[in-house]
Amino acid sequence: MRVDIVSIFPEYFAPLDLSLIGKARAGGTLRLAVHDLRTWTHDVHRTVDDTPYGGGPGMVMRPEPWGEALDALAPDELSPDGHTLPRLLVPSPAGVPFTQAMAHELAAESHLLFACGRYEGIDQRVLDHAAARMRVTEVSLGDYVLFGGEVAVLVILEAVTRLLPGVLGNAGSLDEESHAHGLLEAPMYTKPAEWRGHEVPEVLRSGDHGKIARWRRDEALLRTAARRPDLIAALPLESLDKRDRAALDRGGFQPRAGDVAK
Ligand code: JAH
Repeated sequence: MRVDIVSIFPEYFAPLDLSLIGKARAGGTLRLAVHDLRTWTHDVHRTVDDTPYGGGPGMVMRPEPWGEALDALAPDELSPDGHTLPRLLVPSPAGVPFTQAMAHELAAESHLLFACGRYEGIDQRVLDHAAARMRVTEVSLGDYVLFGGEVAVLVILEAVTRLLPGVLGNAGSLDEESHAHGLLEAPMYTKPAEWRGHEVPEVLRSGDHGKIARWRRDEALLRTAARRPDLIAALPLESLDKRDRAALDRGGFQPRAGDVAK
C-alpha cells in the first residue's frame, strides 16, 4: 500500500519509523512518504493560512497550497505504473466516525492520501474540488478537538497497517480482537497467579476450555453493557442467546426491549 501524508509539521510522523509500522515500511508492505505543505507555497513567508470569510476566531488554511499539493500527489494523468487515484482522507471533528470496519476498508485500498489540517481547518473548496476527481472522506476519531489532523493520522495508519497482509505474525490474533465481535474483550491475565494480593480468576487456571470460553463471553457482555451500552444496542437480535441474556441479567442489566426468548 502507498500512503502520502501532507502536513505543516512533517516531524510529527517520526514515530512511523518505529516498531511494526517501521518494519512494514522497511519490508516494502507500506510505501509511506511525508510531505511539507509549505513545499507548495510561493511567498517569502510560506503562508498557509488566512482569516475566515464571514468573520470569527482563528484562521483557515488557504486553498492554493493544498490545490498544488493534490495536483502533485494525485495527478489527473495515469502514471506509467498505471496507478489509480488515491483515496483522500481528511481528519476533522466534523468527519464520519472512524471504526474498525473503516480500517478494514482502508486496508483494501492501494493508495491513501492524508491531508492534515490545522487552525480552524482547510478551505472547503479544496475538498469540493478534490471530490470531483477522487474519493474524499472527512473522518473523525471522536467528539473532541485537537490542534490538527496529525495525531489522528497516526492513529488511523496504525489501525490500518496492522491489517495489511504479513504485518501481524500470528493470524489468530486478528479475529479475537476487541470490536471484531461487536463486544469489548474480557480481561486478560498472565503470571504470577497471585500479585500484590490480587488473584487471577480460578476458572482461567482450571484447564476447562468450555468453562473458560463461557466465562470470557460473560465478562465481555458485562463489560460491554457497563461501558458501551451503544454496542449492546447495535448487536443483531440473534447474537444474544439465552445464556447471554442470563449473564446480563445476573449483572443487573436490563434485557433489550424487543429481545425475544431464545
Ligand atoms: C482539529 C484540523 N476527531 C479527532 C480530531 C481530528 C482532527 C481535528 N480535531 C480532532 C482537527 C483542528 C484542525 C483537524
